[in-house]
Amino acid sequence: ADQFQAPDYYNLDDLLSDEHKMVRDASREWVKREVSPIIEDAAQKAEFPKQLINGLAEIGAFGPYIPEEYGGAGLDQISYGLIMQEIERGDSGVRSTASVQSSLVMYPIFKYGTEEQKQKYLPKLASGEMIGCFGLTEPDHGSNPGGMTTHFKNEGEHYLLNGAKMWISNAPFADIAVVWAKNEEGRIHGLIVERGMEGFTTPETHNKWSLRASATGELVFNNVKVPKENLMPGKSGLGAPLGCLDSARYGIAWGAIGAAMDCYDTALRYAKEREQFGKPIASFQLQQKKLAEMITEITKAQLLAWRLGVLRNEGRATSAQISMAKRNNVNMAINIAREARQILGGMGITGEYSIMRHMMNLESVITYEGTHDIHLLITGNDITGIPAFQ
Ligand code: TGC
Ligand code: FAD
Repeated sequence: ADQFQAPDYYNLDDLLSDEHKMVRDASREWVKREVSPIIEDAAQKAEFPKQLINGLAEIGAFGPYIPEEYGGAGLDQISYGLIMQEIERGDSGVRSTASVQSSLVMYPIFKYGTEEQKQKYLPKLASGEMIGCFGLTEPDHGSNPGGMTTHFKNEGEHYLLNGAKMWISNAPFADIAVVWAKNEEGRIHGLIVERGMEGFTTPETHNKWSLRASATGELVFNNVKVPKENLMPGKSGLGAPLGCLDSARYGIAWGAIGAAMDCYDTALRYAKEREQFGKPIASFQLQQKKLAEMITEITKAQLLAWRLGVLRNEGRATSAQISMAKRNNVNMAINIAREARQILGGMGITGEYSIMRHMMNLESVITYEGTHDIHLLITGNDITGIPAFQ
């Protein structure tokens, strides 16, 4: 991994500013130095490497586009994307922690929170002093979050919260949870629930074969008294959590490129060095086809992500455009991981190389933040005007 070369077949660097390249290179260096050497071990042990939290904060991965007055890095959307790409070159699970913290915790507080909430939480989230998680999915409501049953009622002094969330990244060790729940009228609102509130527990989900270096858990609310000042008043309805997903899905569209680049780069180097039948395996047409298709798909994905970043900087990207990029790029990456693993033969299944870990991780990435199917239906809805979700 330390010899990693980033493919740039279409000279996309020419489209980046000096700041973009500086941010990207700093993230790449950090991943090379701090993530790559320890990540395989963390994944094998199924442990989130908490020692990475300070470094993630330092490279600006916690709130890249949140303004500096709240502790964020104040960067644009392309820089945000490039940071996600570099982190996911290391591991999708580490990128998940950054995605959740930035786009699913800091973003809603920044967009929908009160000034007091922003002051209280954002600087600490940006510095990594506090870690957050995002509770939307429930055991019986994944693709259809609008059906959620977690609810709260007004008890005068506070809200009384009941229900459960499942598959929540960072839940087992998060200090705060941004929780989506229905009020007595059935309207969805976001509440900030803090660890330590009575009746709030976060059991860890074990036995994952994917995203093993990321901690996943449940959020269980048993008559939790949530102070009224913890409700985010800026937006309600399903559009509020879905607006956060737009931002996270955009980051994933870039992140997946990082995982794909690492698989491609590893497979290319291996194919040039490994000899069978007296020749490097890279000399066989079947292997060249795999490698040539990989670089073609990576290049297309890079263009999609870059253009989407420009549209987001201009405030013009639509949710459906984001869905297309998330779906395409994650699918691209998982296909590359599967092909790259074959190029390595038996070595491809070991932890000596990163490919199998990326491949397993991407099985979560293709499912979370809207499944591959759901994003296709979002595109279908956008082009026909006919929702086919139900
Ligand atoms: P629908 O009627 O289409 O929409 C309800 C309201 O929401 C608005 N809306 C959006 N607003 C902002 N951004 C978007 N992307 C939006 N999409 C829809 C919409 O305009 C409407 O507003 P209003 O004012 O008219 O009420 O809702 P639906 O119930 O038919 O659902 C549509 C569907 C299926 C596309 C949506 O539910 C969906 O995206 N489902 C997938 C669920 C999902 O992505 N869950 C992710 C959970 S978080 C996660 O996975 C984190 S992993 C993190 C990590 O580790 O990186
Ligand atoms: P389901 O919705 O039950 O879907 C099962 C299958 O049915 C899928 O193939 C799906 O595409 C298909 N399907 C569903 N509806 C339709 C339809 N209308 N038409 C056609 N096919 C359909 N959630 C959070 O809120 N916060 C988190 O931090 C978080 N982190 C996660 C981390 C991991 C490791 C994982 C695996 C998940 C995480 N999730 C999180 C949950 C994730 O968003 C959901 O798993 C995802 O939205 C899918 O929901 P589900 O698993 O219930 O699958």
